[in-house]
Amino acid sequence: MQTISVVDSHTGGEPTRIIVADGPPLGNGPLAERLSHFREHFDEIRAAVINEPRGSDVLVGGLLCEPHDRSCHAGILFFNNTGYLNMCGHGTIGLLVTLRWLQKITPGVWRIDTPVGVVEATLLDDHRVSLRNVPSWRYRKAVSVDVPGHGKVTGDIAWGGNWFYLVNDHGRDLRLSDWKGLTEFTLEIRAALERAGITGAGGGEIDHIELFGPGTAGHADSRNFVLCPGGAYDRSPCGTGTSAKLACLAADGKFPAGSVWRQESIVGSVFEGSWQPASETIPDAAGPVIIPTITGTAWVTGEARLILQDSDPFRTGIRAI
Ligand code: PYC
Repeated sequence: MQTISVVDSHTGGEPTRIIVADGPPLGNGPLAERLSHFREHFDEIRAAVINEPRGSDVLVGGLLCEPHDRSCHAGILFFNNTGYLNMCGHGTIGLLVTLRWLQKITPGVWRIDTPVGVVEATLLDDHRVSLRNVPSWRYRKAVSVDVPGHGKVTGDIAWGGNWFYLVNDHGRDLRLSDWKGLTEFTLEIRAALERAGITGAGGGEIDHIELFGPGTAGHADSRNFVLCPGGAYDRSPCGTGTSAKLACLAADGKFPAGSVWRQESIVGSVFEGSWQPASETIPDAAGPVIIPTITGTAWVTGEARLILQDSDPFRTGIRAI
């Protein structure tokens, strides 16, 4: 029998499950190497922690580990029902609130090692976290694709720690009651991008699709619907997705550095985002490279010891995908 200790939280409605003890042994190498090791040798642990009957498609997991970069306080590897994430904004906010719950950190600035670089996150109080994300940038503006049954859809491709296709002009109301329709539509967009061979820079898979509409009056600048890699929609406004959005706004000269963008999710939770110019240049970027700061809130929802018994036919979860 194997046991794995986890702490569950939600950030703006989107759940995160952090493995805080008894995770797989991945060594002390750089986080990107450890992620490959996780994928190649311990994928069953990912599946057991995330998938039913212990988890669900909506859950994002995080393996808390020792950092490789010694200037960092912690390392994190994110995963979901279909595989692994480079970075996760709502998950990092959940991580800090989890570390606070465990009394491992106090309010202040903490450096977190990830497979795509170091991020700095500030615990503002027991629930509120500001995340300084990885450099974010727009790769292509106004890329069109034919989506069967829906016609031509046009969007920008941008990096915010994951690859996003961001669509403003889609003719749909972003209502939670239509989550099934929005999920089907965005899955079709993603399949059409794949068929057309449209990717992020260096062939990076575009695994997140983001639709934007007007924010609820007086509440937010914009509302979004975000399709995640495993087919679930993000209940939060998506930290990496909001970073990609800020990169597009900056590239279009529509939103000045230092101002606060209020991004509302499909369930009505809000992240505040702002940006500063980054010092690095990226030759592929169609616009400035920015450093986004994303602020949101999270709450711990449970602590558990997951039990994986050898005789359990679903010891490693139900794999629907
Ligand atoms: O907040 O970056 C995010 C995220 C990615 C996938 C789900 N949430």
